[in-house]
Order: sequence, then structure tokens, then C-alpha cells
Amino acid sequence: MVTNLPAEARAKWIKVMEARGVEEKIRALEEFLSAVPKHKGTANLRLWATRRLAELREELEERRKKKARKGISFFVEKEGAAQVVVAGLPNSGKSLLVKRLTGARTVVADYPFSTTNPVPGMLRYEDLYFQLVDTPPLVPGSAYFNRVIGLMRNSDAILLVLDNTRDPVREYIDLSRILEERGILLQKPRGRVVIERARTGKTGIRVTFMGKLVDATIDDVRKLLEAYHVYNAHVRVYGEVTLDDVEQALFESRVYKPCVVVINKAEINVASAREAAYRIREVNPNIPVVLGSAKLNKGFRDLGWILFKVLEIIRVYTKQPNGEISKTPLVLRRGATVYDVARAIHKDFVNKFLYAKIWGSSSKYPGERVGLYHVVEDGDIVEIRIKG
Ligand SMILES: Nc1nc2c(ncn2[C@@H]2O[C@H](COP(=O)(O)OP(=O)(O)OP(=O)(O)O)[C@@H](O)[C@H]2O)c(=O)[nH]1
Ligand SMILES: [Mg+2]
Repeated sequence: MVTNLPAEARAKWIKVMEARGVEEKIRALEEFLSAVPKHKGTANLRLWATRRLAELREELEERRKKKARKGISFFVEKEGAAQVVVAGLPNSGKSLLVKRLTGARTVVADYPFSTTNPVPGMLRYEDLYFQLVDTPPLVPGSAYFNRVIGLMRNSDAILLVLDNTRDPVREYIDLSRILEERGILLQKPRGRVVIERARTGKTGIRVTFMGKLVDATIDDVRKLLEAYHVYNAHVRVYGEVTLDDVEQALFESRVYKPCVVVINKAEINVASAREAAYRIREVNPNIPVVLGSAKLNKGFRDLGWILFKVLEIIRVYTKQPNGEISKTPLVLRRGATVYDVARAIHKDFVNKFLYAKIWGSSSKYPGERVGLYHVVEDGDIVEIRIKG
């Protein structure tokens, strides 16, 4: 095991996982930390927990302030198909970019730290909207740093804005390191474990594979989770994963966030921007790099489509038997099935399900009859037939 925690600390961790609300989580995390023995093996865990505590304390303070003066809060309610946090070093052009793409009224200024609060705006892509959130600059030790990190952790994706008049490759490397230290990974790890704990009902431990466990069996996973008193959970394994990764996932200490890099102010020196993009792609071939100029509002035409791709979402249109096709799509994760569509329409639909009819790229022919476990694709039209 990664951390070799004594039973007492594990028991305290259960309290952290079960805590609802920020205050309870803070208290539980404090108790957990005091129960973790101090040695090399737990150093990372303690560091992570300490930082997480700092984030939560700031969030709590923020919420209190908001209550007291109904003022602006750092917490941004999600809207649209996904929340994309726009982040970067001071003066890189985050605010101007968000303003250009969404029309949001956010402060643009030629001095650093001009943005002190997150400002959301909506970016349209076909029949979807993505919520872009302008943020204060990401500088460790600065007043807003922990809160911006908290926003990013909560987001669905990150738009990293680099400044072409400085050294964008350096900015990219520094920012990804800063984020990684805080447990936010911009690259999809080779293997990934997601543990969804069931709050109600006795479902037992269910493991589904989109990859494999390299050094353990499902039984080992079950034993590990039971050591943490987790008896009801859905464990999803993506790619190649070790038992250590499963334990890490229990601590939610690392999250992967899809990312798009923007090299802004490209108009100032197009050749250097291209060179920087090339080098960033060398460092990380999986992250899309967009060159553009917020000042001229050029280069961002495909951004909506690129976000749609990295978010790995699909749109499904529902249709009533002999009725109209819905105008607004259901937004689902890639790999979703008719089951997910049915559940999204109504909780009874899964129980009463008879069959579905499908039009679109996942169907063999228009109107094909399929069952609950048929995988749907972007643009599919789904009609669900139920009993009664
Ligand atoms: N030449 C050029 N200048 C730009 C571009 N985008 C932004 N700027 C300028 O860069 C300065 C900073 O822009 P902001 O949008 O305020 O930058 P920011 O990243 O939000 O800054 P902070 O909120 O302080 O982190 C302003 O003077 C902008 O006019 C661009 O594409 N080209
Ligand atoms: Mg700004």
C-alpha cells in the first residue's frame, strides 16, 4: 500500500469521505491529519491534506462573507454543458479572451492582478453553451491562489492562457508543475480509477473495466476498500491501474482535468507563437494548442469544437413516440448507453423500459431497436418505449 496507514487514521478518513458540507469536512480532515503518523511514507499524503485544508478554509470564509454581505463570491454555479476555468499567469489576456468569446463584462487592464474575482460568461458551440470562467492570475502565494485552485478542481476543463510576449513554453511548464503539485493533472494518466461511493442502498462493490488491474484481482480491490470501511461503491478502472492507484483514488488526491492551451497575443510575433506551440506539443502531444489574439479576436473560431472534443461529451436528442425531436440535447459522457439516456429522462424509465429506437451514427439502420446497454453516439436520436 502507498501510505500504510494505521487503522485509526483509516477510520478518520472514512469520516472525511462521509462529511457533508465544508465545515464538517474541515473538522474531519483536521482529525484525520492528527491521526496520520509522521514518516516518509505519509509525507505526500500529509502535504496534500494540509493544502486541501487550506483550500477548504478559504472556501468556508468565502461562503461566510457571501452570506454576510450578499457580495460577490468565489464560488461559481455551473451552467451550460460544461464549466471551463480560464487560468494563467498575470496579464496573459484571460479577461480579454473571456470578454471576446462570451461578451462577459470582466475587467481588462494592462497591469497584473487586475482580476480579483471569477467572472463567468457563456461560449456558444452549435446547440450547446460552455461556461467560461475568468479568474485571478495563478501565482502561488498570492491572495487568490488557493481559491483559483479550488475552482479548477471543481471545473470540467481548463483553458490555460499563455502570453506570447513572454516565454509561453516556460509558462506552460511552470503552470503544469504548479497544478500537478496541487493534484491537478492536465495529462490523462495512463491508468485512472474513479470511485463512486453509494450513499444509499447496499450495492456492494462493483468494479467495471475500461482497462485492467495489473497487480491485483477484484477481490484485492474489495479487501482494500473494506479496510477503509467502504462496502458500497462503483469502481471504474480506465487504462492500466495498480492497487496503489485504487488507494490513491480513495483519497481523491489527484484529478485529471481536460485542458486546452491558448497562446495569446500571437499577433505580436506569429513565428515565435508557432515555435512555442510546436514545443508544447512536443512536451505533451495530447493537449490541443490554439494560437490566437484576444486583441484582434482572431484564432478562436474552433475553440468550441476543441473544448467539445477534450471534454469527451456527446449530445443525444430524445424523441417521444410519434412526437417531435427535442431541440435541446441531453449532454452525456462519451461511452454513455441507452440506460444513461433513460435515467436522465426520468428515474422510472429504467424500470419500465421495454426497448429503444435509435436514429444516428450508433444505429445500424434508421430506427433500429436496441436495449439498455446500447452505446449511444453524438447526434443520436433516441426514442424510449416503456411499459404501461
Ligand atoms: N497585443 C495584445 N495584447 C493583449 C491581447 N490580449 C490581451 N492583451 C492586453 O494584455 C493586457 C492584459 O489583459 P487582461 O485580459 O487584463 O489580462 P489577464 O490575464 O486577465 O490579467 P490578470 O487579470 O491580471 O491576470 C491588457 O492590456 C490587454 O489589452 C492580445 O491578444 N494581444
Ligand atoms: Mg484578468
